[in-house]
Amino acid sequence: MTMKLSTDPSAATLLPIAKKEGIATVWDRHRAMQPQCGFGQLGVCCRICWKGPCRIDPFGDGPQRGICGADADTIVARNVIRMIAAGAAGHSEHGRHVALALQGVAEGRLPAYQIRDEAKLRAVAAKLDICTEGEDIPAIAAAVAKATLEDFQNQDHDVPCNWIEATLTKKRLERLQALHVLPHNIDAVITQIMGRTLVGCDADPVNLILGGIKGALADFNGMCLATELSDALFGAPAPVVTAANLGVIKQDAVNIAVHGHNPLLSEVVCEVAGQMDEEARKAGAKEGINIVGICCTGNEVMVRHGIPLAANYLSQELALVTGAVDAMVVDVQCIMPSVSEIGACFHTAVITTMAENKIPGATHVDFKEETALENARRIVATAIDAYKRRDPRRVNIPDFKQTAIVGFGVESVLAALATLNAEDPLQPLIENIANGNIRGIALFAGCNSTQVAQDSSFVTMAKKLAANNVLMLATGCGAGSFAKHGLMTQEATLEYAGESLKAVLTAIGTSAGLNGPLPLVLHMGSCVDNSRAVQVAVAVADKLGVDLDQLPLVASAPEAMSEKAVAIGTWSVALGIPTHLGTMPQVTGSAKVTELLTQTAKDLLGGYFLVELDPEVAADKLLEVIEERRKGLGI
Ligand code: NFS
Ligand code: SF4
Repeated sequence: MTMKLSTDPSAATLLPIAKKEGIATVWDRHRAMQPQCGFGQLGVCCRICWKGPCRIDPFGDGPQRGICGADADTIVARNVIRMIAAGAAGHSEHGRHVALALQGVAEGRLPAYQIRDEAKLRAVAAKLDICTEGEDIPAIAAAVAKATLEDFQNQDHDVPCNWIEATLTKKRLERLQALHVLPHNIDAVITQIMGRTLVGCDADPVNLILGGIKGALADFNGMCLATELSDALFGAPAPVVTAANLGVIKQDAVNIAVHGHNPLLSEVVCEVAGQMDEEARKAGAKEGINIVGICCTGNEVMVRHGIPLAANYLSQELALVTGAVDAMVVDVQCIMPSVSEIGACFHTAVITTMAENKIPGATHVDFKEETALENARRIVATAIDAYKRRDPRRVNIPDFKQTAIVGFGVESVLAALATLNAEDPLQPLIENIANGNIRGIALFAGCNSTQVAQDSSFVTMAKKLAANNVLMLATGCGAGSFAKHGLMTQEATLEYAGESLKAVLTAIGTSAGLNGPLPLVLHMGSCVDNSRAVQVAVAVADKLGVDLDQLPLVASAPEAMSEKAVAIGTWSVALGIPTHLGTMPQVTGSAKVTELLTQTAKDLLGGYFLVELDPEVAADKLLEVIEERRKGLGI
């Protein structure tokens, strides 16, 4: 097979080294897995009871029903909504964790944490309709935590979750209410999906998919609260210049890679590393401790503190192959189980930290918010120890890194716009969309997948949309791709943006004090921070008096793979956003489910899935969608 595996230049340097060392990577395992199971690809394989597994013959010759009588539509719908439930569970657990930490801070129980952004906490309280007059910060934090935790506890089906209610346009809420898909309780909705998909339960594909949409909206709710409460605890992002790709790993430093998703751990590791720098120098590391990020934990600390990003999902193993990562500290999600084995080929300490996420062969440090400082000290000390065992002859740090200007949360975007119009910061954005200088907005999100040459679809699509004057936002591993490929720079704006987009980005960037344009793609943070993009869109829609499905706004996950991406994509559709997928969703074994998601959804919700594996064609299709939306608005 000659397919290109990755367009990341670091991969070209390190894959031959991995091969020489006999280290298998994700791409080797992908090749070994070929050909992949066609039934699974179509979504028609069912394993939800022990009479099975059953599979439906897509050619119509073999069985058309499972042993219990379920047909392809039922099986496909059940499978995909279980994926949504899993994605929603991941994000919502993350959110619950942060909410409980906020509660702990309010009660003075967690010395490792503070409310670093009081203004954000107040803004969140106001958004949730919590009266803060005369209240001190701990009291406000307690009230916000309580209102948030209600979203996991409310038993009244007719009362929607607090966060979703505070976040969407009125019209959108009404539309979702009419379809009975507004979640009332995140945990309950996830449980309902598991319950209704048991053997011998819901068999109606439409009903199942509506249940899945409700689950996806519970996912959205969980993401909103995770982002906003993390900002209150750790600070809302502000523009910062940093760097991305494996070249951010330093030869003469103790390198600690923070990997996973939840900022509760990585924030404390960053803080403690600063205090233990001297110990690292004493151990011989001339440059002290160097923290680098991987995946969404990397994005969290990147947009808040300018910590450089070493890798997105597919190159996490290559970070270890550099031989210079002394510790990889992981929490939850998107951590390949292979990292412990590869770490063991080197001197690298792979450290797991969460009770529900252990990897055989890794060292486990039981991280608790109550003992966070102590836990982090142990982690950093383990890294320094490992550094002493590093073999300098096996160090290969690729000389690739790109500058990245990151940190564009809602607050920092509005602040930049406010330098043009302090009274009405959204006005310059709306004006430029209306006059066509900006044709539309695209949100790039989601993962890397071995089904696509790493980063290639992101980069190809972004260059084309930029040339056509589309403003681009990015999160997750998509943002990682752009950062690594130099598209989060001012130079990229000058090189790739169409004339009118370039002029707008330059006007905003210059007046915001960046001495030049905004970067070509705005890094909004981790995957849970997709909620930031929705907030901007809701603000624009509210100001125009329209709903989200009327805006020239599209989303794209060109390299999606995780169940979390399935959940995000589905809520994006439910919010009215045309959503592109560049990998094949495992639903095509049911014509009915495919039609529901790609066509019927448009009538019901305004948003729909658009599947296109060719990134050039996908960009063209999104441009068409944007123009269609503009026409609808009469602009
Ligand atoms: Ni999102 Fe982030 Fe990356 Fe995909 Fe995984 S790290 S939460 S799921 S792979 S973008
Ligand atoms: Fe087969 Fe039905 Fe059991 Fe699924 S639930 S494995 S289709 S018998």
